[in-house]
Formats: sequence, structure tokens, C-alpha cells
Amino acid sequence: MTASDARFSIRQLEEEGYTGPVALLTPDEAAAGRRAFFEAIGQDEDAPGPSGRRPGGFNLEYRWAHDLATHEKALDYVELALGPDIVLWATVFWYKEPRNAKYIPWHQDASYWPMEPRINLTAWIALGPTFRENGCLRLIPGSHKAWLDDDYRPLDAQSAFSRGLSPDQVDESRAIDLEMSPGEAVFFSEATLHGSNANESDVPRVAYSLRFTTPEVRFDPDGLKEQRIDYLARTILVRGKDRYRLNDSLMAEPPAD
Ligand SMILES: O=C(O)CCC(=O)C(=O)O
Repeated sequence: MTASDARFSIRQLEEEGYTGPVALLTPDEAAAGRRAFFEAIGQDEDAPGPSGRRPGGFNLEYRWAHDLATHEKALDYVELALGPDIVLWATVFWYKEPRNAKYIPWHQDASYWPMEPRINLTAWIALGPTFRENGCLRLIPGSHKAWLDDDYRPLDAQSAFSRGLSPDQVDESRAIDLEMSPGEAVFFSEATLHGSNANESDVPRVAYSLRFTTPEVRFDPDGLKEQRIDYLARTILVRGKDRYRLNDSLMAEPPAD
């Protein structure tokens, strides 16, 4: 695979902070992931409802979630961007059941993450259809060139995060709506402004986000606790070598088959 493959473009990633969507999983693989997700949260895909389950770390508990997060095709793309040594350090299911009124505010991921240096590539995989009415992922191309850490504010009760950026703090006219089919993925950087609206439809929105970094990045375990992501942040070397060993206390093994 080369950087000019299909719609994965390193140049676009560098200039616009994202690339894709690309067809990553087959429709059958996406459907299997969706079914496994609903089973894990104790629901039937045909009757999706609210879930009290914490959204992160399924890859540490379920082999299918680890296998999906380390899909060779995903790692091939990540390698084009991050190089041969790749660490998977977090995964999150972004699930919005039908009529879920919460929105994800505009944010740049690494503003919340105690990592140094700030290097991350997220692969955001649509496991089901995503479109405007069910609150598809939105992002602002080119927004990764300036950090907005100091501008974060407390937000209203409909926000899924207590702090973030309000719409008047970003140029929403430049936002793109990533309407995607099951199995498609978009890749974006630690600094790309993104968020999503409420699900105003009867179709659940199920996405799996994979966070990749490189071994030269150090995580601060206390900072992970402060951000309440210590339960999901575990480093797994998924390709290449770790010549740094900076995160031994966070290292994990994949779950057994
Ligand atoms: O899925 C969403 O709406 C938000 C995803 C997100 O914030 C992320 O993957 O970092």
C-alpha cells in the first residue's frame, strides 16, 4: 500500500488534519463488530436503547474488540502516518442510541490527554451508517494548526463533555459532515477540531475510535486519572519495536482468544 492509495492521503492529513473516509472493513466485518458491541452492552441491535456502560476499553476485555482495533488494514494506514512502531493506547465506542439528545462539543483531543509529545492518530470507524440526522462526525479541515487549550469552557447539560468549545468559538461554516457507510473509516490527528450533533433519527450511530501513537510518547498516569480515562488507557505495542519503554506501568496484553 502507498500513501496515494484510494482516499488515504498523507498530504491531506498534513494539510487538513484528516484523511478519508476509506473503505476499511467489509460490510460483513462492520456488521459483526456492531453485533458484538450490542451483545457486550446487553442489547439487541434491533432494539437499541440507552446504555450505562462506560464506552472505552472494550479492546482490553474482548478479543473481538482487540482484533478489530488491530485490523491489518487499519495498521497499514496508521503506519503510513506514524511509521513502523505503533502503539494502540485507547479505544472508545461512540454510541448514540436513537433520539439521544447529547452532542459532542467541538474539541481537539490532545487538549484532554496527558501525553508528551502530543502525537496521536485516531481511526474513527463507522460500524453502522452515519449521516447528519443521526449525528455523524463533523470536523474542521485545517484546524489542527493552532491549539485552543486556553479557550475551553464549561458547557450546557446537553453536552457529553463538561468542558469544550462552544459553536461561537469555531468557524462552523468550514465544518464538514462525515456521512459514512458501515466499514468506512476516517483518520484524524490529535489537534483536529471535531465533534458531533445529537441523534435526531431512529437509527443508532455506532462508531469505534482507535487511538494510535508511537513509543516515544510518555503518558502521565496521574493526568489520566484526573481526566478519568485511566480505566481505558493501556499501551499495547501493535507493530514494530519499543525502544523507549516510557510507559511500562500502562502496558497491557491483548485479551485471550
Ligand atoms: O463520535 C463522535 O461524535 C466524537 C468522536 C470523538 O470525539 C473522537 O473520536 O475523538
